[in-house]
Order: sequence, then structure tokens, then C-alpha cells
Amino acid sequence: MTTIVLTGFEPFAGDATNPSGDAVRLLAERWAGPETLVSEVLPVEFAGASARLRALIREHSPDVVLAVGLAGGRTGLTPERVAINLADARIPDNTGDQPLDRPSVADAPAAYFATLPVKAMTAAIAAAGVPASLSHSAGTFVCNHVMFTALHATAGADDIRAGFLHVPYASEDAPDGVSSLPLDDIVRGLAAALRTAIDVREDTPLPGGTLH
Ligand code: PCA
Repeated sequence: MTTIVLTGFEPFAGDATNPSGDAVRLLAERWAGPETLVSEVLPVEFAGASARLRALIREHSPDVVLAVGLAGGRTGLTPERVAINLADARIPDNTGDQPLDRPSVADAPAAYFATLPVKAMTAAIAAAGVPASLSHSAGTFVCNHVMFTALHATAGADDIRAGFLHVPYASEDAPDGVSSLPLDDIVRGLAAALRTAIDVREDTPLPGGTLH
């Protein structure tokens, strides 16, 4: 039996909603298998979110871990290629914690690459008719911390693959003038990305890099 852990996030930074949590809830409602889907909406807390994700991995021994978060201002869905070992928060998290220049995990490597097929996932989102591009930075806030935590917790385990997907604001709730996509498109793109993450083991060598 294949098991998937899929997480989104609660709202943060004064927003009333977070499309990552909403999209994960909707996808979980619509999930028809055949894999077992374990989904959860994580708190936007450095310590709380990483502890909870580690516990989910321990408890369910998933085959695939996909964490999803909001990247306000992005225009499409962006699989993340790399997590860096740095917590440097421009704003406090939802507990008031604001780490500056700290490693996510002490004495761990400087970075991990996602172990999901990020280029194939980007192509699958685009093929579903939803804007997508590959991202080479998940930032230095809670999302990067959670991605780093997932990759550190699964490092060396060939049978657990993990990664992160940032989504833009949902049009239904976006601040004025900020790029967004209808929530239903975000869910459709997320479904395409997750299906590819499950089914594709070797990434596709498509162009996806950036010049700067
Ligand atoms: N986005 C933030 C944290 C939670 C979320 O949805 C981030 O990109 O770090």
C-alpha cells in the first residue's frame, strides 16, 4: 500500500486564509486513491510545523511527502528544487518566533535537493493548463524550514521521497493587485503535481533552470 503525506499551511501574516491549506483540504476531499492520502494543515510555526511533519513521517512511513505553502506574489505553481539550512525570518511566525541567521537543523548539510521529480511535476502542472515554473529558492521562512526538515528526516531513505510546492494566492482571497489563480486551478495543478510525484521516479531532463 502506497501512502502519501500531503500538508498545507494555516493563514499567516494577517491573512484570513491560506490557499495552500485550502487546496490540500479540497484535494483530500476529492481523493479517490488508490494510494492512502494522509493530509494535514500545519501551523505557521518554525518549531511546531517541523515537529508535526517529523511526527507524521514517523507515524505513517509514507512513500511520498509533499508539503505545500503560499508564496504571495508568484504567478503560478512552483515546485521547489532545493531547501537551504537557514532560518532567517523577515516577519515573526504565528507564535512570535523570528529566528535570524540560524540553521534549520544544527550540524546538518547546507542544503538538500528535493527527491521528487520537480521538472516532471512542473510539466504536469502546465499540461493541466495551470501556470507553472520550477523554483530554486523556497525562501528562508517556515516553508523552507519545513522542506529542509522533510528532506533531512528522509535523507538516505531510498523508499521515501519528499519535496515542496509553493502556490500563489487564490483569486477569491488575494490582496488587491497581487497575482493569483482561482482556487480550483490551484487544486487541479496540485493534483497533477502529486500524481506525477507518486508515479514518476526519474525526473525528466527538461529545461527549467534560470539565467539569474
Ligand atoms: N508560506 C510561508 C509559510 C507558510 C506559507 O504558506 C513560506 O513560504 O515560508
